Amino acid sequence: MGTITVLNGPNLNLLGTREPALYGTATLADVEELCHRTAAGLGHRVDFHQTNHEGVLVDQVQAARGSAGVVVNAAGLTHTSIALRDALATVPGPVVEVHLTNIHAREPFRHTSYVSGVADAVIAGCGPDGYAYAVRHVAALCSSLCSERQLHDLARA
Ligand code: CA2
Repeated sequence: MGTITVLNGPNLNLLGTREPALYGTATLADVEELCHRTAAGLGHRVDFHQTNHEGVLVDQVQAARGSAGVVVNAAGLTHTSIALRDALATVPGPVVEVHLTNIHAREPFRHTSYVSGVADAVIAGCGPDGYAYAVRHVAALCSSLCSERQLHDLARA
């Protein structure tokens, strides 16, 4: 039981209102609801945020260091932000990168992610369902980390 932080970067507040052919018709509120539902079914809570500002996203990552794990769609900052990568590298729990679209099948400048190298997993091209998969994966990694720690503690007892 813990809190999974889900972070969203610039322009994702527009989800469902523009470019439906690319990003679909689900709104960010729909995505948030999906994350809450998925986490609740696994005994976790979700803390969900969106910002258009790089520094705010870095602050949100730092604030998430005490949470069970982080799901992050850094949007355009994925391809540009070393500051965000440095912040994510300090998160002790699992980090899962998610993208609605398959960034590798889009323009070449989207093929590079500064986030992937510090993420435990990357999910791209599954639309909003990708967030549910990411929340599930963070929860799974948390429970295997917990079991490992329990075994480690038992072995030392
Ligand atoms: O596929 C993704 O989830 C992205 O992270 C979305 C970013 C894009 O820069 C990344 O390369 C891939 C764009 C987010 C902007 O979202 C909008 C949603 C609706 C209308 C306009 C923008």
